Parts: sequence; structure tokens; C-alpha cells
Amino acid sequence: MLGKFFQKPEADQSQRVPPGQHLASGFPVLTYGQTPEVTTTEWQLEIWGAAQSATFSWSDLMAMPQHNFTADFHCVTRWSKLDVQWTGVKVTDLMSHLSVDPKALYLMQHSYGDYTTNISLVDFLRQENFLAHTLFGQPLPKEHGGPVRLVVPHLYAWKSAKWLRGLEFLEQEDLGFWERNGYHRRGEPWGEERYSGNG
Ligand SMILES: Nc1nc2c(c(=O)[nH]1)N[C@H]1C(S)=C(S)[C@@H](COP(=O)(O)O)O[C@H]1N2
Ligand SMILES: [Mo]
Repeated sequence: MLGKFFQKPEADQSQRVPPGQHLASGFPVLTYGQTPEVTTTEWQLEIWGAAQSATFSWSDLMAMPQHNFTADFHCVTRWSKLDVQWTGVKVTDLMSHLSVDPKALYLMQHSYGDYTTNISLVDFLRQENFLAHTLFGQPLPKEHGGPVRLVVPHLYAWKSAKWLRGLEFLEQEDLGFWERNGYHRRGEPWGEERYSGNG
């Protein structure tokens, strides 16, 4: 299935691989703990904290503008995958349905199965971020976060919560699961923001 997508020449590819990373073959699965089973019927996205509470269903998400995205994916365990092809909804389009407190500067992403990861509002609001429900033209497989995950291409992939179930808006920064366990609070791959020790 991957073979039918255009592959860029080597030289161009290497410039897109951040320092300390190598290209993965295939698309590895990186999950801490169990893979939750969530159907599209039961899937909900809840909004709480420093924002007006709201709940979105699968059909609410499907009613929002749908886009295809091609994005590079960088795991802090040193593999990268270029040109991953997704379909989903832009974070900025989701945001047009929310009423967020002006004091909210951070968020916590919450997953089914209790994974969390923090992100600043500035990093979250970037145009290229999206909620994905389709991967290479197929429903997002559960091991990759289906039915719905967040994708934040400009940060290490631990900042892209699989099985997304909630967005908690925060006035003060809080730390998510990996961040409490020593990973960097921001996680920008070109700056190798891997661990909390380096900034
Ligand atoms: N809910 C949840 N989201 C998660 C993870 C996880 O364990 N649980 N792992 C993160 C990490 S470390 C990476 S690299 C990517 C991996 O996504 P993939 O399994 O689709 O490759 O998901 C991120 N999102
Ligand atoms: Mo990762």
C-alpha cells in the first residue's frame, strides 16, 4: 500500500530527518500500556477547564471540514517516518466551535486509557495540526490511535495523543505522563528537546 505513494529522492529526505533520528521502515506502533477499544459510536471529545464545556461526537467531527494532510512523524525513541498521509479535521476548525477563556495558555490532551500529554496553546493552534481519523486512506487503525487521534507534526510524536478523548484548557502549565517521567515539556525535534534536563 505504501508503494503507491510517491517517494522523494534520498538527498531531499535526509534534510527532513531531525538530528539523532533515522528513517523507520514501515510505521512502528509506540504505545505505553494497553490499546483501548473505542468504537466511533462511543467516541466523544470533551472540552473542559478554562473553556466553555462542550462534547463532540463522531458525527459532529464528520460534519466539520475534512482535509488530507501529509506530515513527517518523529518519535523521541529516534525513528522518523516521512510523508505520513492522514485525513481529518484541522485544530483551527475545531477551535471555531469552542469558547476558550483568554487566560488559557496551555492544554492537557487526555486519551482513553489515561495517557496525557501537555502542550502550549501556541503550539496547539498551529495551522498544520489536526485530529486524524484516517491513515493512508483507511480508517485509523486502533493501534495508531483510532478512531481519533491528534497529530502535531512540529513536535515529537508523544505530543500527538492517540485515542483522544479530552482537551483540558489550563491557565498554568501542567505536565503529562511522559513529561512527568523526565521528557521535555515542549519536545521540538529540530532542537532535540528530548528530556527535561536540556531546557
Ligand atoms: N494515548 C496514547 N497516545 C500516544 C502514545 C501512547 O502510548 N498512548 N504514545 C505516543 C508516542 S511516544 C508516539 S511516538 C506516538 C506513536 O504513534 P503510532 O503508534 O501511531 O506510531 O503516539 C504517541 N501518542
Ligand atoms: Mo514516541
